[in-house]
Amino acid sequence: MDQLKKLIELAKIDFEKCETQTELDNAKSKYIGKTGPLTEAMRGLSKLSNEEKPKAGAFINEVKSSIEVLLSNRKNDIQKAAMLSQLEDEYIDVTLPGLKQSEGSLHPISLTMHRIENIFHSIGFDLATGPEIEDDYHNFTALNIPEAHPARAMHDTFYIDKNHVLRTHTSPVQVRYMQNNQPPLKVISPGRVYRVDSDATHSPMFHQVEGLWVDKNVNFANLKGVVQDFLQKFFEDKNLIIRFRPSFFPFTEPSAEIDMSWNGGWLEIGGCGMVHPEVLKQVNINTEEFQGFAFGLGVERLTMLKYHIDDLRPFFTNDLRFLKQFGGR
Ligand code: 2U9
Repeated sequence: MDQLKKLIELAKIDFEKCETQTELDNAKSKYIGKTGPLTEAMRGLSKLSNEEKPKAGAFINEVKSSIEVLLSNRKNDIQKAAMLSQLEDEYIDVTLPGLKQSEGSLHPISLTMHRIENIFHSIGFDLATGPEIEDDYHNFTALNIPEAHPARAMHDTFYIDKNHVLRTHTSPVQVRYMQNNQPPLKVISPGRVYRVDSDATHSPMFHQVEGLWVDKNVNFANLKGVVQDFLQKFFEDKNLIIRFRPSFFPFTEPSAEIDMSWNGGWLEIGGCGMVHPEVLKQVNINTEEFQGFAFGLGVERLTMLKYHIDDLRPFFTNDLRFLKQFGGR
């Protein structure tokens, strides 16, 4: 009986050493397996007298159930430890900062284009776009630029073939617009244009926005009002004033250069005029009934003034340190 009692102590020590369920199963068979000491003791009961048998049998059963309790306690401990270790392995710190994603931003020229489009939209202008490769007719002839005009010469124009060019202005967009829509018309055409010219102040590709208003009674005063309103809104300066200097363009008559007040002086910002009757005739608009005005503004120029940039080149060299400063989206 003493020996059996000791088994409980031994089992306890053995079970404590077990770290896994397999180890515990192996340890279990040492005590309550078919060949274990308790089974042996049960068999030995036959050697005892009839009075001793029930007492000894009950005692063996008590020892057995004590060991079973130890076993089940240890089993719980092992399962709990396994669970804790799994939780630890799979731990995710949800408070860690996320992986940084670098965000793009709009090019300053795009920002200016969007500003220009929004302002003209707010004063009732439609928006038109068109091809950057144009035919001779839409880029020149329809705009009253005759065959021998210097603007047609190779030194100004990128020729694709004898009859096609990279558009030198966005005016052909408005020619197409007038071909496809009936007056009254009120439209701007922003976009890329190309000229054979490259130095610190000229890029072979640059951006323009042109405006056109054709109606029964539009006049030069309306032109001045629209341009001044636009520039005051664009530069967020209600005191900005503009000045017209007589000039010449084949497609407008009379024509003027637009200057605006800047740092106590005047700065040239674009050109404009009343649409030449010849241009209206080219698109079958009755010049007895309708007249129009048009203007053109350089987008790079507007952007440089707006953001106080004194060099044209960083717009085209893809230096992110420059481009990121404008942060627009
Ligand atoms: C049509 C008829 C006439 C648009 C005009 C200018 C004068 C002009 C320059 C501004 C700066 C080009 O980008 S720039 O270098 N533009 O001076 N543009 S009148 O006249 C038109 C347009 C369309 C059908």
